[in-house]
Amino acid sequence: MRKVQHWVVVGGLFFGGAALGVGCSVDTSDVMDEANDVSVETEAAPPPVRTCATKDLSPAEALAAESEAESLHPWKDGYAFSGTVTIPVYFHVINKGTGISNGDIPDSMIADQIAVLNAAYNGTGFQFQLVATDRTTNSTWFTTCDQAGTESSMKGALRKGTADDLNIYTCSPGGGLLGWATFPSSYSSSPKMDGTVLLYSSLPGGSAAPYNEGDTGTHEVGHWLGLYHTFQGGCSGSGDYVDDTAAEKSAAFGCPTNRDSCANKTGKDPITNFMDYTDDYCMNTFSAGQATRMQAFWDTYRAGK
Ligand SMILES: [Ca+2]
Ligand SMILES: [Ca+2]
Ligand SMILES: [Ca+2]
Ligand SMILES: [Zn+2]
Repeated sequence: MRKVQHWVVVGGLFFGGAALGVGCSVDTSDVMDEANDVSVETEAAPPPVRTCATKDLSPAEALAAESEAESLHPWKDGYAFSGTVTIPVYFHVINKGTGISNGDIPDSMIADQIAVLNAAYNGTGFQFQLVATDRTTNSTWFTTCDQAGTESSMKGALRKGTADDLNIYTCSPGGGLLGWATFPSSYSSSPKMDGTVLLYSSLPGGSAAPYNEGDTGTHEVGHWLGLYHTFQGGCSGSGDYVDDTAAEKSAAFGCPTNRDSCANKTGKDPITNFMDYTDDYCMNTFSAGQATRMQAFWDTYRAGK
């Protein structure tokens, strides 16, 4: 099976998992099938397929986080969460000049992103409130925010608050990446790196169609609150550690209704789930189990910390 990293030809086809040595496991045979259906532009910009560069925890880290949350805040059979938490949001706009095409997105797009988050998380126990927006003009940061050195510099200079504050950075990472996030259990060892990074044009009304309705933000904040991809682990094992999301062999792209990639496991693929890789118009759901998982991970790793 051929690994596809030639992003010049297809305007950004790139797999974070392969090229960055990080986690989002993607079955490339499926990606090729789906990618062939995507009309390709020669211009830069819209990623042809969703690519999230959230780094998987190591198996040991993942097991430790699972058992810590389950022992401090057991959630598998439901969870008693106290009301709705409103999470303060610090927005950091990195740009290379004025105007949307240089990444200097207007306040209205940020407000719309917060509104998309609040609609998506309605009923999960979480809401979001913008506290402050800062703007930094730095073309190196803007174009290389996915590189470790830049990410450290950028976050080191700009991050605000503690474990229960959401920091969102927008920039233009290379290789068609839409975004990435850090997990709750990573905060204590790397507090400055905590947060989510989004392709600026993925915000509502941006140019990254079909990923321009703000659900890259929804998806990355899901990781920040402790969720894994619905296709994590494929058809076997613990998958995403959430019982009411059907197992899925690999990421789904577009909106493949009735896909059932784990025929031996109950249920069709959760293609409308925010933690899959489908188009923004297609993803609209967190499951009840995902909500309780986020609540328990919040109480374990973020609340009051
Ligand atoms: Ca599951
Ligand atoms: Ca199935
Ligand atoms: Ca949606
Ligand atoms: Zn992801």
